[in-house]
Amino acid sequence: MSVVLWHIPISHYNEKVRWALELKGVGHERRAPPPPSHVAVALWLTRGAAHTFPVLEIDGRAIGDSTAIIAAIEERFAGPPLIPDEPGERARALALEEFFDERLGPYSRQLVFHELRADDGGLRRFAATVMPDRLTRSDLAVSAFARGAAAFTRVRYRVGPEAAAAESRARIAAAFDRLESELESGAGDYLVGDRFTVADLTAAALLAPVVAPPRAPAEPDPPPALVEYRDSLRGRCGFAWVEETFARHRGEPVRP
Ligand SMILES: N[C@@H](CCC(=O)N[C@@H](CS)C(=O)NCC(=O)O)C(=O)O
Repeated sequence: MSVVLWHIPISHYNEKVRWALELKGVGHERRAPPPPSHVAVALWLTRGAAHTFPVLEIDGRAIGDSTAIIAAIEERFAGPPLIPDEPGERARALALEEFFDERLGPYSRQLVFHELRADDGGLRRFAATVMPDRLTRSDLAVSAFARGAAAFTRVRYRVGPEAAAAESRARIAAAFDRLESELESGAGDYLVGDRFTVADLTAAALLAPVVAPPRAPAEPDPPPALVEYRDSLRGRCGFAWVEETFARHRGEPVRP
């Protein structure tokens, strides 16, 4: 079976799917056209159905959206299962996946871009991590790419206004609150039942830009304000849980 993952190496939604594919040992090829060209590629692959990455090509279909992709690989590749069979646990795992996808993912991304944009040279460092290698030797190309990233993230992710960053900090705090209260009401290590599910995978992958555990996607040198923010969250149980979940379940990532 030919499986192709179209992805952005640095992105947390893409990390969610890479993690699932690697955990299940699904052999696949990876392609990574640089952002923002990926939007056109996603639209072309999915015939207009999705404009975001990741996109997975499998069985002759192109599937957009990390939740739909994980559902599709769960159907085709049995183990280890990510979505519980028991109906109550299944519903809880999928509801938590949805919560972290919608109420956390956009905000952890927004805040990182906010701090990169505010930091001198921050978006240039970001540009250098996502541009094709050969172009990073040209100062002009890096500047043009950084300006493109500033415009794209302002329009698509509301990066710029301090009010938007404040909202992101509040949403991230709320996501940690939910994570910690779900862990407290369960056995402690996992969000649903007594094993790793798509709920843990989603919470950990989408908090990775905030926590920066060792096996998370490589980030550009973080701005001091981001380091300070990270340090302010370090005492939270949820922060330690993300680090432990990566250490225990991520395995050595296949790069890029
Ligand atoms: N709900 C989507 C979100 C994916 C997403 O936002 N991907 C970003 C990269 S991190 C993207 O391609 N954004 C392009 C855009 O918003 O136009 C998923 O779970 O896959």
